[in-house]
Amino acid sequence: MNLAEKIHQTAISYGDKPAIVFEGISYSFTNIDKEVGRYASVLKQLGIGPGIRVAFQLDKCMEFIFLHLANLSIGGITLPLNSGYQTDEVEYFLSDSESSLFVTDSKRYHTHLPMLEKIGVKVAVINNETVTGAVNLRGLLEKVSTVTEQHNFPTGDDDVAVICYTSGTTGRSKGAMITHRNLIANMLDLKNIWQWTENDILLHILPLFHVHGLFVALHGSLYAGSTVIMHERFEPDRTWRTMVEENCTMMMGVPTVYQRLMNEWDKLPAKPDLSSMRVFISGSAPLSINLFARFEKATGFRLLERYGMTETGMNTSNTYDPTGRKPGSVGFPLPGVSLRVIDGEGKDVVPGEIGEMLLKGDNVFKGYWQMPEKTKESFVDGWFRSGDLGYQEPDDEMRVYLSGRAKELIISGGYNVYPKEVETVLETHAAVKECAVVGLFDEDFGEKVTAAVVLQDGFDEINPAEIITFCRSKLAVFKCPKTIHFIDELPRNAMGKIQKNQLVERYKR
Ligand code: MCA
Ligand code: AMP
Repeated sequence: MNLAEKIHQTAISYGDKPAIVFEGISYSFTNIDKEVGRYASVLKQLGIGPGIRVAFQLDKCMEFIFLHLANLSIGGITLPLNSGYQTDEVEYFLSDSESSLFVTDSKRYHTHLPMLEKIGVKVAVINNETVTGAVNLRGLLEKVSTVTEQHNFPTGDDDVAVICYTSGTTGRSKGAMITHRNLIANMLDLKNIWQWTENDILLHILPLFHVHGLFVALHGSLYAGSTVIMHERFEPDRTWRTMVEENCTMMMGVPTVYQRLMNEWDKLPAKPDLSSMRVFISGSAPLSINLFARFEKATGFRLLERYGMTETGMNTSNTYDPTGRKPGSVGFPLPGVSLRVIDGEGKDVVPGEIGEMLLKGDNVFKGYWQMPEKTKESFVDGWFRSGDLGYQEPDDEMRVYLSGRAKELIISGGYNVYPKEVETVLETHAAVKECAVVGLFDEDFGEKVTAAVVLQDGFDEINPAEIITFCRSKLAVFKCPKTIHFIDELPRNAMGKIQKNQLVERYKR
């Protein structure tokens, strides 16, 4: 089975029903299905077929959705890239994945041009502009307006559908190979446990280039035959208004989104009538007990928290029954997911004790793209090592709690930041002798990227803002330090290892 085939089948059942209303423009299931056929035809003309990687770096738009589903329908592999990635980051993803086609807009094309010429990838731009050196996608689409690609879905269940890059604690980013089986299994599980139906109207405010916005929210809705009300970007006031005006029933967000919705709530002169809503889902980062309580007190809704990873899709979820949602807990393994907790020696812990969580099921990815060693290290006896620490409560049906991370990772507003990647960039600045990057508590983003920097001799006058600007030219903004502290020397233990916990203690408010 192919994910796009599942969605094609839903399109046949729901025909003229609105599937996506993007910034006020409505696309029925049939419209989308036809567009997917046209885009598939164009992609085929451009040489795309089974196993070929196509990378997209686009703002949130309908073209992203058409391209992605079209690509899957002909067996291609989608590489969704964060719209904020800078040229150096994009270069690595395109080269490492050996992508045959890079689809972007003309502005990004010009920004990345020297790099794109260097690596020699074929580029297509989506806005209707003639750009030297790039294919005009819209021009090609116009020529296939009547003849559409017949869907043939040339894939097996275990063929790769999407490669999502996840940064590494050491070294290079790894491309997680996610198969059609992974996507479909997880989608079916979520449909069942969240009682998702064609009567739902989902408010979609997340980016499309990550698991949360693309797989969970978009694939899930299209498959259930529901309607998606899609906003190009998240704006708290508009989110509350749209929820009421469009009679939305579901919404998904990261904790930062709910935090901002609450801040907005306090300012609203008249509170919105949320009687059409049935569930607000939170994930991608820890939801604090305070925010859970604040949201319930204000709206009457108990946020439904679930836990996932790029490599596994969704693993656990709180119950659909609101009384079974416990603040601080990520709920129970999904029906198709098995979970174990192991100690440092690889033995299962006594229930209730903290250890590393291992995962197994049809949701678990196939491995890291062209990194057999890393893939091997990530599995023990067929179980995937999540790198997350947690425990199961024996007195509450083995309910799962996350309690920390074995991996060094900062989650800022739902985006993952690996300190090592930021440190590597910082160290290329002439003024930086050495540095350490940590995450500090932040009410808005959950964690805030913060750097401690030891300066090279002779750079005492440098302004931290200059170093931040330098980082922004090399890294997506969300990875860049929000604050830089200059320090005479980094705290180290007897082995010479940097004591990051001491830095956190020192700089926390
Ligand atoms: C924006 N900025 C950020 C972030 N977002 N800085 C740090 N962390 C961030 N997450 C920067 C902006 O570039 C801007 O920089 C400044 O902060 C203020 O931006 P603002 O306008 O307030 O932000 P925004 O554009 O409104 O975005 C906030 C957001 C967004 C809506 C919370 O970050 C977001 O959509 N996050 C969701 C990410 C997501 O979908 N994660 C799922 C990953 P300047 O100084 O230049 O103005 S999937 C996953 O994790 C797993 C599988 C799972 O379980 O789901
Ligand atoms: P990513 O690599 O973007 O897929 O991020 C996955 C990581 O996000 C997980 O390994 C967890 O550390 C974290 N995460 C996802 N959902 C939650 C949650 N509900 N609570 C705490 N952490 C979460």
